Amino acid sequence: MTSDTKLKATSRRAFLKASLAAGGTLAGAGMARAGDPLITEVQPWAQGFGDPVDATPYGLPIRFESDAVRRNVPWLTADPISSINFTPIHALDGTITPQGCAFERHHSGAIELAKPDYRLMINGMVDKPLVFSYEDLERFPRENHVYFLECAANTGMEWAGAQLNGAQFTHGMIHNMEYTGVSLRTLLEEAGYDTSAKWIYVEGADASSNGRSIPMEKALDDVIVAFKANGEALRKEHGYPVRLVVPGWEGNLWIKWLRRIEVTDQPVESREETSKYTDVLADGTARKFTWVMDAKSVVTSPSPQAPITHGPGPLVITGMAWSGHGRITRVDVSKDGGKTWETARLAREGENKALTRFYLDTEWDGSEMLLQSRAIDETGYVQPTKAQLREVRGLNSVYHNNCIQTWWVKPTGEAENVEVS
Ligand SMILES: Nc1nc2c(c(=O)[nH]1)N[C@H]1C(S)=C(S)[C@@H](COP(=O)(O)O)O[C@H]1N2
Ligand SMILES: [Mo]
Repeated sequence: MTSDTKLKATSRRAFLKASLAAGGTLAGAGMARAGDPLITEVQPWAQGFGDPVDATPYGLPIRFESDAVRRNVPWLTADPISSINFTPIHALDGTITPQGCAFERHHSGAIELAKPDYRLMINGMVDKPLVFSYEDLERFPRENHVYFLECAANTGMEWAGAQLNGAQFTHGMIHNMEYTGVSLRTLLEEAGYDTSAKWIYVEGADASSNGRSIPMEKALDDVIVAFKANGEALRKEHGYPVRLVVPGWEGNLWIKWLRRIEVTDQPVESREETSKYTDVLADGTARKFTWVMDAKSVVTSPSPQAPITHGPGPLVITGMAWSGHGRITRVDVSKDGGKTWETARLAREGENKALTRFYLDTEWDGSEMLLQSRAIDETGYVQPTKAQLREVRGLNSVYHNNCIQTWWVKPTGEAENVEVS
């Protein structure tokens, strides 16, 4: 492009913008305000130079975006070592979660384990017990897949009624990343697993070890021994240098700082799969091994931390949906607490066991709304209401709460967590 045609293109864009404003289709937006100094005056950032390259060899978000950070709820846990924080889903769009703000859940803190010190053992019912170094793992054929990780406790505080005021806190124990690694099946075959073995037991190198049993069928299906997330090394807090990726299944199984895989013929029934991460039913008995995360969704904006600030007129309602059983095929949005539903637009076709972004491009008349979203997955499963879930599970449960969430959006544009069951 010559500078002449560039100029023409720019002024045509400016003209289009001006005529759009004159047409008034986007109330207020795109309207040129006479004498706006941001247009008429040379601004400070145009009067000198910006930063040179290399000012930040590894960049951080610009300081104006400080809302998009992990947050915890201090009263939820006794101390921050065995604790959890939440992804700022109210401030994100698209589907990929940047590692820097992806929630963390540690049982004994995030450890620092260097690659030269890394060892992964496969033992138990195998022909040859093996120990892999990090470099050994890099020599096996690799895979790339995007998957969500949801902690089974996500939304667990909302069973009895609306409690935490923000999508970050009610639904932020989730992230969605592109993983690179080696298929677990490849490593189990390398060790020559006994075909009569029914389970593996996996543990991490941290003090808690977070040991869990996984059925062999899943271990041989789509589990990945991952060393990269979103193209770069895993962050320390997500299991550097190697973590297990267990697509569609509860986050507790995704062992960080993965250190040992034992091939066995029965589940170990460890702490993390007995006294924790089981679902206590209405009669007080516990349902064991609820591995799959059922279909779920939430409106991320507007929401309590992302109020409507622009007044009536065009409004983008957005959120995310996911299912541990496969692809999301449809998301519906209700503005009246579930009386009527509109089908939202999926930004892309649903992907297997990964987050799907949805949008409802709508007109807001300025009246109050009871905003809800409802996900449907490829198996035909429909995300339940709170009442439907309680019918099956009672009120003793903590984990696996995938019910429909409601935000009460007021005429001021502010939103609040409320219960519509
Ligand atoms: N070794 C180890 N692995 C672990 C944990 C842990 O404390 N130690 N926490 C588990 C739980 S309960 C969850 S929800 C996920 C959280 O992964 P993240 O911290 O990358 O979000 O890791 C799982 N894997
Ligand atoms: Mo978890």
